[in-house]
Amino acid sequence: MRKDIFPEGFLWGVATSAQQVEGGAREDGRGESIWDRFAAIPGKIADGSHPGIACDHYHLWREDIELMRHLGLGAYRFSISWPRVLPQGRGFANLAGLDFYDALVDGLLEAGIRPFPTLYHWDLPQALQDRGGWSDRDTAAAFAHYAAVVAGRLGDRVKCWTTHNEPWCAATLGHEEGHHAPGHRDPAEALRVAHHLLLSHGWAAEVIRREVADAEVGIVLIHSPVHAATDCAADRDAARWFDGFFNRWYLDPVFRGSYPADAVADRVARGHLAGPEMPFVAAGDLAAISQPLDFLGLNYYSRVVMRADADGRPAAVPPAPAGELTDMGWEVYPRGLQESLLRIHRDYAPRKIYITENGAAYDDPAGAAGRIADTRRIDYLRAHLQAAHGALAQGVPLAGYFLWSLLDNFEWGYGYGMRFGLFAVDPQTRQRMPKDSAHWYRDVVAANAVDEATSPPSRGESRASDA
Ligand code: IFM
Repeated sequence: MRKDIFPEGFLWGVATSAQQVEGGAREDGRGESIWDRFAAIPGKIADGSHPGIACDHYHLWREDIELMRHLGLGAYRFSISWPRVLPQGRGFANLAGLDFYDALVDGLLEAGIRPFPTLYHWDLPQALQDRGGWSDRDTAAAFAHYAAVVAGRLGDRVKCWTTHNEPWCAATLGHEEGHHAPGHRDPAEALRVAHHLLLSHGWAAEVIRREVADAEVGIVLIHSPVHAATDCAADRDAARWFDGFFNRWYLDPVFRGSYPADAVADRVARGHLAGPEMPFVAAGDLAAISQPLDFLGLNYYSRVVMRADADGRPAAVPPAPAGELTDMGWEVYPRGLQESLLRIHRDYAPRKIYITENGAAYDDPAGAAGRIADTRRIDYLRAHLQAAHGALAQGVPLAGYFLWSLLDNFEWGYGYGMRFGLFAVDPQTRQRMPKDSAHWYRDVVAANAVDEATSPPSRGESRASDA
């Protein structure tokens, strides 16, 4: 039987984010976030739900640490709620909010689990949104202040810091497509927002390094390989366009100190920028954004296939047949993880890479005796871990893997209908119930290895070595 053994010291973890699991939205002085406000607007969340209580991690965190200890994890990637720490986004710090993270960090360390916080996972304080949010450059300065407050309090114990999670989603889904808070549909604003997010990353990285001895600082980017539907020039250009829009718009400034010229030209051609100069980019910004990082966090879920439509415009090709999709409608494409890792290593050479998110939404109801047999999730995870191992074998400096997610949680505009967790959460009692994948992941972590499937993988879950 094939067994892929990971290097000694490989870091195994799970990931969550504050807005998706914490709840406690009105407790102990927490301020309102843009997602609290957005979710309260009828029609914005598919199942009409709200993240006000979510998984109640705010109260049940000790129990959640026990779950992680049971899984044998080495690290927990969570995010810090900016409005819990600074209810108005700047100014006075809410000590009760800081106490919560302080206790969480101590609890993790006592359990032998490394805290791996992200400062921003999309929950901007509404007070800052009221003053322009991320389209206002001042929000980047407020973020640096917030970073200083948090790093000052936790930096004696927390050494691995991530500034942002998936700035593409915050900028594009939130300000260009309107599916995420604050729900704007303004491409020009989205570009300004993207720049301010990146700028705030650079400024916060400097602050963390100043506040925390031996800090390791990184940013988390989502990445999908982009394939052309056919080899014709128009389809290949559509793929180039999406790669610039989705991947390189963030990778290039962070690792090369410049925006990708072809993608800038695309934005000018569409009228989203008046010209290539980008007035919101000030002297020194790109140097701050591109300061050397200790690691890159890569979030991988699927690939994108592009073609040119009848008018020559780039269009996404609907993914493969239903049997090969997760509940999110995303194609199961494990070899894309290996491709992403190899591409990032080749083109951008980060010192170290963590897979900071990878996982799948499947709704598997509890069966007899409460067992949740989520075989498709296990197949998905196994195939992706084999792909990650394939990249390691080709020299990618991959240091760890964080599974998304510990718990079924608030999946943004979808509400609670999309279930990514290793543990189901009872909507009434918030009781955690392990799925088969939790037992399976525990075995992977204990063995530091992933085995061949004992049954054939589900359709479409081709092994990375087939690539
Ligand atoms: O739930 C999200 C997470 O907040 C960010 N990355 C993708 C996940 C699944 O959609």
